Amino acid sequence: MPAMPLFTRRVDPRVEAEPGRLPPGQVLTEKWPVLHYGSVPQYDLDRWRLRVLGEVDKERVLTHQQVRALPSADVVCDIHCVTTWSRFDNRFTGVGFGEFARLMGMRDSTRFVEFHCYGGFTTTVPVATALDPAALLAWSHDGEELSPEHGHPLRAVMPRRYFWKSAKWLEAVEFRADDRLGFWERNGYNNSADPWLEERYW
Ligand SMILES: Nc1nc2c(c(=O)[nH]1)N[C@H]1C(S)=C(S)[C@@H](COP(=O)(O)O)O[C@H]1N2
Ligand SMILES: [Mo]
Repeated sequence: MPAMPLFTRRVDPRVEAEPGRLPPGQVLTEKWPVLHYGSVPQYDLDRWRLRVLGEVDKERVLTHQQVRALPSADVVCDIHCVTTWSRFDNRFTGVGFGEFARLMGMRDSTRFVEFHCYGGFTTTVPVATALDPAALLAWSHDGEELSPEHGHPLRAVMPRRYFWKSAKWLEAVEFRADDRLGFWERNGYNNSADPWLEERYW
């Protein structure tokens, strides 16, 4: 009898089909893990607000209804978490960030966008990252309203970066002229966070 191989290596056909799609050091997962610091908020949607601050023509406070009345768009993208899991083909629905910035009267002086979340969590991206055609403020995933764990009622989705830049439970969007390190960035994560360059930690 021929010797049986002790281990069989299974390579996901989607990874083999598109070399370069899965960033270095990442492993594909089917489930969508939940990851964050602190507790999950329980919002009363009638009281939840999104504040729009900084380098805009006029600062605003949007209700949940006003957010949901914004023009909606679908984006299919891959998620890459710094803890090495990736999930392909996530369909997020929300308002495209470029559209949002235009409607909010973003000023040319904007160089960075800072996301402020429940419990004081923040993260910041260069404006070019936020204006990527695939970046959005999302309220649903794969056709279903975001669950509380995944950021309901509104989260950022910044697909070209590690997923910690995709802030859950948004409470304010601040257009800024200067950068500001966020929660994970102050705790050792890389501020640029490009998965293809493996910019994981400082
Ligand atoms: N408000 C908030 N958003 C957050 C975080 C957090 O701690 N607080 N963690 C980030 C990290 S590290 C990851 S990997 C993703 C995880 O999102 P998920 O739980 O929907 O998979 O959320 C990001 N957004
Ligand atoms: Mo993460």
